[in-house]
Amino acid sequence: MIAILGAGSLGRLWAATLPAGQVAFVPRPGQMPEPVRYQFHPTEGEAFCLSIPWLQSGDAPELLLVTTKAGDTLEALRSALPSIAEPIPIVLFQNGLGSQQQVTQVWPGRPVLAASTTEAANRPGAGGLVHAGTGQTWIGPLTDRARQSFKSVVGQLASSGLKVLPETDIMPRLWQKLVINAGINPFTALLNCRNGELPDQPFYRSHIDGVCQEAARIGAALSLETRTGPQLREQIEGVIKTTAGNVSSMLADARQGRPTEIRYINGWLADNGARLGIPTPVNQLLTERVESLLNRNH
Ligand code: NAD
Ligand code: KPL
Repeated sequence: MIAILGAGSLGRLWAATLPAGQVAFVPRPGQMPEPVRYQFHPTEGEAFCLSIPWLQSGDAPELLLVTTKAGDTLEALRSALPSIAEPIPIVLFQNGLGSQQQVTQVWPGRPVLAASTTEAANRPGAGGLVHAGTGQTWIGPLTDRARQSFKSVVGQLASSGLKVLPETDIMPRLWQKLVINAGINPFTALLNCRNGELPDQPFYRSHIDGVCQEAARIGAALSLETRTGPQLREQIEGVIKTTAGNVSSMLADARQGRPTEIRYINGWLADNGARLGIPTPVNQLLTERVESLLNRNH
């Protein structure tokens, strides 16, 4: 059985696509809820209804997928891990960087893996889950103990029918996704616009080069990046074109008054810039402004 911690959009996508009867969601402490029922809308074909049980005491999952938001991950794992056996591989699906390192610092002896996925799922209403776009999921080890198991984890997740690939060195893939998110997500949240509207926005045009130059310097200092700022901008603008109609995940969170993942994206760049002595005024500005959106809404 595969246990999934985080019964949100991405968790429900895996639950819907992995073989029926082999998944269960991990409850919060003290939670004794009904099974999670929802209507799944695949990218192709008819929608269908699902009922996913919660993990029961005595269940012995062979794999744990963690699909909480980055800021919730540590706390969620602190509650869940006492009932998950030490050798069970843990796959972290969080966007950005920082939450993965928090987990490996607290549990260095566990087999911890990270996933970088371009699958897209959202919940337009409480009872539905839309698989909004197919992509690829790269899985790679973060701790030494995960090195032996990561190819079999890829095999288990590939039984979903989603495209799942092994990646020995996962950090560069997490980094590349972070750069794309850093150049799109905060601007969409601050300007309240879809991805495709960004290139016409004066605020985006006056700050995107700063985001990219700062990211290029930090990535180079960490041996994660060889591209220049203008090359990063070109890649970001390619993604803006292919996702033009998207409401970014950060804008969706901001619109709903939910905490965003800014701390793990532009905030991670700003923190690492401070640590490395690389100035990051633009990433700092974007982090502060996105954080103040939440404060303003509460
Ligand atoms: P989401 O908010 O829809 O789901 C997160 C779920 O975690 C929620 O149901 C929440 O109740 C649950 N949760 C929070 N704290 C918990 C706890 N202590 N115990 C148990 N459950 C807890 O978010 P999402 O869109 O599914 O994204 C999850 C992660 O995956 C994020 O880091 C996101 O950036 C990344 N991601 C999402 C997508 C996508 O298409 N949705 C794609 C790529 C990456
Ligand atoms: O990953 C995304 C997100 O919204 O978080 C992008 C690539 C920006 C697509 O919307």
